Amino acid sequence: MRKEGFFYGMKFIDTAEIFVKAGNGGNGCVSFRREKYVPKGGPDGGDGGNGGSIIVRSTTRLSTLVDFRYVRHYRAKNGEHGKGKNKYGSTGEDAVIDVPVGTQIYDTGTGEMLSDLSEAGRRIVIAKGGKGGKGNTRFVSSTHQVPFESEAGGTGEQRHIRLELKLLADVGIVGFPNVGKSSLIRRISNAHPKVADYSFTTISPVLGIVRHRDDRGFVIVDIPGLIEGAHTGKGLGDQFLKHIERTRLIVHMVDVTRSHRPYDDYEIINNELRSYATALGKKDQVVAVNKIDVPAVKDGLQGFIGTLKKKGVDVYPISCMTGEGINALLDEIEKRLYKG
Ligand SMILES: Nc1nc2c(ncn2[C@@H]2O[C@H](COP(=O)(O)OP(=O)(O)OP(=O)(O)O)[C@@H](O)[C@H]2O)c(=O)[nH]1
Ligand SMILES: [Mg+2]
Repeated sequence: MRKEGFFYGMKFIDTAEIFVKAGNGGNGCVSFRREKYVPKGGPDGGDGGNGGSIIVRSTTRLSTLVDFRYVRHYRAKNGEHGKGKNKYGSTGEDAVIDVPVGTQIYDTGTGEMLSDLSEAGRRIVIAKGGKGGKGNTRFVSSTHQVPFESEAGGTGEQRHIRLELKLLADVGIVGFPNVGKSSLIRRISNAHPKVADYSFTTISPVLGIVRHRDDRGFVIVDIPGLIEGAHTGKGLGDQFLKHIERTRLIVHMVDVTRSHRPYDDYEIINNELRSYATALGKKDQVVAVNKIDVPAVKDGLQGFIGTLKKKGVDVYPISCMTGEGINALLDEIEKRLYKG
């Protein structure tokens, strides 16, 4: 196991609201040629340059939206005004905003999804720069030789947008509060979420990178505990399950010290997964039965494991305290991720 990528251990921020304003177009110019011996030259006012646009680009270099906490306003450059001697104003520079792959962009006002940047290297224009105005040269016609009119540059688009990032974890840990989810991610990854002997210690998702046997490693996410009725808003609700939707595997953690009916606990959590989304209920799952170091649970433990095995469920008895069973669990996770 190697530890790296420290910011994965930080509290994860997955939404951000920002304001973007594209550059205005430059104004067209009104100008006339001044030449020696030519009392009145023709019109030579150039066009204004287009304003810069706001472009959002997806990159694998970023994993969070944390940067958007500090910078919330993005502006592109205005186009230059046109000049005499038919000189065009130069185009305003675009502003490129990098976001992690997987970011979705919504218009805050309408709630409409503007883009889903699910692949690296995609670019979308989120606010278009204003068009440069025409200079007076463009208004010449056979009947209109001395135009004094020009066009003003267009206004750059502006909007409030919301960025949303579903965590791109390969594996998600779900279970009741206090079963030891954070203890597991602490033990196997570089992340260090708080562990404590009460419910809802974890209140926002935490990502960790795991290096076990396979060089590729995998990303695991620890989310706040679920309770019965989470899909109706009980406890912290089921909002955090959105972070599990794109994972490939669920580690369903059950604590045999929690109740005398661990199988009911197991069913309740599965029911919450199904209530959130049918696909989540069907997602590949490994059951980790935690706290097997507690001597008082030995009997109940065997019964529970027996019941699950009879139903064809893969069970891994573990202890996040002593480390027992953890390697077997990790082997199984890598097998499912990379050999399945
Ligand atoms: N005996 C024993 N205690 C454990 C084990 N794993 C975790 N605990 C304890 O169980 C308690 C809860 O652990 P957490 O890791 O915070 O549980 P959680 O599932 O993340 O809890 P929430 O964040 O509240 O949902 C802590 O007091 C841990 O020390 C284990 O394998 N054996
Ligand atoms: Mg926790």
